Amino acid sequence: MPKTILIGAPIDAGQRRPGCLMGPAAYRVAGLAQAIAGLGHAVTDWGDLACPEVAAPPCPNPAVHSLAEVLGWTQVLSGRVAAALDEGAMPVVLGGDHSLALGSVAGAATHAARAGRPLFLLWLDAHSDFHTPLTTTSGNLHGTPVAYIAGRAGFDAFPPFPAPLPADRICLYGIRSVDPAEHAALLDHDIAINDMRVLDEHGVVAPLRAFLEQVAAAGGMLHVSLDVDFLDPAIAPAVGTTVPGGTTFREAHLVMELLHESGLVTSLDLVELNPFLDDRGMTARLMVDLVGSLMGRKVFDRPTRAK
Ligand code: B3U
Ligand code: MN
Ligand code: MN
Repeated sequence: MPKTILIGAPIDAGQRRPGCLMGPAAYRVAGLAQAIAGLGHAVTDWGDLACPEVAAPPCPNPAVHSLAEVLGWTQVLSGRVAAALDEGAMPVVLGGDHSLALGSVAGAATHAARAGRPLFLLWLDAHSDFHTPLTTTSGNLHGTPVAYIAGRAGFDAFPPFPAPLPADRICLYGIRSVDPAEHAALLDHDIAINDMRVLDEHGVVAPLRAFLEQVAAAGGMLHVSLDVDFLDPAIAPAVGTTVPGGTTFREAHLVMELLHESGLVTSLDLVELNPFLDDRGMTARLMVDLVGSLMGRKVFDRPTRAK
């Protein structure tokens, strides 16, 4: 029986709009554990983690805020995600804003290095999150995890990322908002950038399949980081940074179904849900339904492709 471990990360220090720290509670109210258990998984809920008090060195960029808190979360999450993977389970991190991925992906990378397997990253997001603490103008550290994971300089306050991911193991998917400094840095890295222009032209399937084939060929582990703003704000309003033109209900479910079929996903983040901005729980419910598709829920339990 596949094992799933839920890890609550009530963090909202990575941005400025209060509310994300209610995310883990909203997922529990929306029935996340029951939905996953109903698909034949053994689900354990480790509850909400607490942020340890740590000191952070001063940051040369005065815009950066809440560095010590984000650093504390990075340390605790890295350890817990690695521990869940060591138990042979799939950790599902319930955010919390996207700065939690500084820790969750570090934990996945720690485990992957121990297991001797390459780690790949699928970043489902409106944003590229490729700032460093030195380039961010908002000072919001939720805009930085991909740069940390890729091993960019500027993260001196953080533990060195364990085995940074080469650019060709990172896939950005769904993006439609990139700041100038991120844009310039991305041009220097060979990261697969599936922005909405690419998805509009090729559809959601072909670019994702191409990446998944690469993961499979390498015998890799796959961390999926799902930002609520990957979805169109019309179907997922509960997020601080809405960007129009996101994926539709059907596209998002199809992405999740393809991920399930691949059998490659080993860890998952659910980030940026701000329940205070939700409309009668619709975003929390949609996220739970999407996790259901990723964990194997389907209409027919047999191949249904047109003949
Ligand atoms: N790139 C902008 C906006 C942003 C990034 N991630 C989110 N928003 N959610 C920034 O502040 O770094
Ligand atoms: Mn994000
Ligand atoms: Mn985003």
